[in-house]
Amino acid sequence: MKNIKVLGCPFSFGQPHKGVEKTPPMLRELKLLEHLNQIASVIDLGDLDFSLCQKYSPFESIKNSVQNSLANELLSSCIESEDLSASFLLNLGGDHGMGLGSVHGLLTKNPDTVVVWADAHGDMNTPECSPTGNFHGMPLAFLMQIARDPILFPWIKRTLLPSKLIMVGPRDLDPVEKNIIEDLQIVYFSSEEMNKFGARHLLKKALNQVDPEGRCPIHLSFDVDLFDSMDIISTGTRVESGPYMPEIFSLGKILGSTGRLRSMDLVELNPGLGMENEMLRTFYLAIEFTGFVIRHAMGKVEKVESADLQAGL
Ligand SMILES: [Mn+2]
Repeated sequence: MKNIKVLGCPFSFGQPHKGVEKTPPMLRELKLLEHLNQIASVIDLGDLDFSLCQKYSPFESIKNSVQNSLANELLSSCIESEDLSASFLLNLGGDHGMGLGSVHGLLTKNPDTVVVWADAHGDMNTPECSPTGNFHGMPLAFLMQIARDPILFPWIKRTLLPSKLIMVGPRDLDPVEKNIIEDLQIVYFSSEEMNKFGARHLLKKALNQVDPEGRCPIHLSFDVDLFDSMDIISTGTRVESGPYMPEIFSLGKILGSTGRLRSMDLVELNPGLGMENEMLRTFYLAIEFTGFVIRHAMGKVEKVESADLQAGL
């Protein structure tokens, strides 16, 4: 990988909080791209324009259903048509509803892609079982085709095999999601286990289970609500009892060090939530973590030693 391609996805249809669509410009203002440019040359693909998706009226079981479908189709086709052979792809959300388009686009390029879904939640509710109707709680259900709606989502062609998915840090699962994880034998480890046994050990074991030969490209779909609610303020659905900070950095380090991490979503930052100092602290943590992961993924390890020390690794 020679460069980092950054794609802004101001996607907010998957949840009710205003502001999440302002994250890509805010990350640019806070110099994320300059930060990444110290690792490798950055190609800014700009922000996708979802304004055309705005004008449709919703169905019942999914809020903003048509918007969620159209915006994800746009994102998926954008990724599909982008040459990523020499690039690390960073998608800047937006809410996690965009994980559908992001992973779908990557699966179209390479159906063997392993997906690491780092999140406090399961994000695999079906529309019928969703307690809220918010689409950001459903992308994995559509990706695994547990939920199907060929009329609303006619463009979904690829399926994420449950055997290619690793769930990291779920601690707020709905009953249906617990059943799905159990029935489909999805590999996962909780934040409690991360704190007890260490992310390094758990992730290596999980990667071994989903890709024993170590050949598949890896995509990290990183929801910032993985962080403990005390560590991160400006996100819509904070959950307590998260993994300790060094365990999250350790996760990023191990993933990057595989040499197979090729892409990442950074989602659910919301500059509209929290006081300004809390918002800045949240965003700078996200920028630091993202840079840390990509440095390892691109093999620029000599530059991370001080960051490693800070993270207690
Ligand atoms: Mn999520």
